[in-house]
Amino acid sequence: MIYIVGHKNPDTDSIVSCLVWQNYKRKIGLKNVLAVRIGELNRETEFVLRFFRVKNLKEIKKVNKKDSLILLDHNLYQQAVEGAKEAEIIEVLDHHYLGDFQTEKPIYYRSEPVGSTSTIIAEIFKERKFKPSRKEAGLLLAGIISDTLNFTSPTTTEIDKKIAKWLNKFAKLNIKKLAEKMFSAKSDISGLSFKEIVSKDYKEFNFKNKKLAIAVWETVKTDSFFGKEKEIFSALKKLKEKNHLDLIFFALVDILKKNAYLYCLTEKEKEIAKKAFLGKEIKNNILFLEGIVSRKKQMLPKIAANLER
Ligand SMILES: [Mn+2]
Repeated sequence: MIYIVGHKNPDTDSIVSCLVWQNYKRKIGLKNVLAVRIGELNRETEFVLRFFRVKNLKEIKKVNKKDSLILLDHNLYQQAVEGAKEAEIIEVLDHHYLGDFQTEKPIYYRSEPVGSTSTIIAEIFKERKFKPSRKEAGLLLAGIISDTLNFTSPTTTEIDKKIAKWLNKFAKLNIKKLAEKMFSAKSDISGLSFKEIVSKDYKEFNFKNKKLAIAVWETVKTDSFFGKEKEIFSALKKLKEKNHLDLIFFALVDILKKNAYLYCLTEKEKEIAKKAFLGKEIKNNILFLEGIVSRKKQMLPKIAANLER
C-alpha cells in the first residue's frame, strides 16, 4: 500500500491535499494509494469536510518497512508518521524549509516557497492539463485559504492568488464567505481544554542541538484567551515536560488584526523572544508581536537565529 500522508496534528492544507492527490493518483491509474491522517482533525477541517461532503480520512498510528509513503505538507521526520524512517518515501510535495532528509533511491520531490501544499497540487494540475472536479477544486481552495489566512499572511505569493483564480473557475465559490465560515469554525473553543488547544497546531523542531516547539492557535476571537494565562502556562509546562523540550512557545494569532501574542513559558523563552522580535511585554511572559502571524515565515526563522549553541 502507498500511503499519502500529511503531518502530525493535521491542518486543513494537509488533509485536503492528501485527499485530492489520492483522487488524482487513482485517476491516472495508480490504484493502491490511500490518503490517511495522523491524529484528530481540527474544527476548521471538520467544517471543510462537511461543507464539501467528503468523508474523513482513515487514521493510521504507524507504518512499517513494507509501506511506501507520499509525504505532503512536511518533510521532517519529527512531524511525520511513526515508522516513516523505516518506510520507503517515494514522493514529497511541500512548502516548508528543508530538514535532514535523505533517501536511498531517487524520488519525486517538489518544494516551493508558496502559501500552501494545495497551491503546488493545483499548479501540477494546470501544468499537466488535468481538470479538477468542482469538489476537488473547492477542497484545494480551502487549503489555500486556510494556510494563507485568506491571502493575508506574508506567506501568500502571487502564485497562490493566480492559482486560486484558476481553481475557482471549477469550484465557483464565494471565497470571502467560505473563509469567514472556516475562520469562525477554527475559532470555536467550546468544550476544549487548554491542554487540547496548545497541542492542536503543535510542531517540534531541532536547531542548534535544541528541541523546541511552537504551538499556534489562530482565531478571530482572542478575547476568549484573556484572563486564562494561568491555565495556558500550566498546559505549556506539562507539554514541555512530556515531550522533553528545551523550549516551548505558544502563539495566539489574531487572524483579523494580524498580530500575535507570544506566550513564553520561562525566562529562557522570553529572553530569546525579546531578542528575536524586539517584542513588548504586555503581561508577565506574554509578548505582543505586531504584524506577525506566520510560524513558518516569521516566527521560526527568528527564534532559530537567536538560539544559543
Ligand atoms: Mn501547509
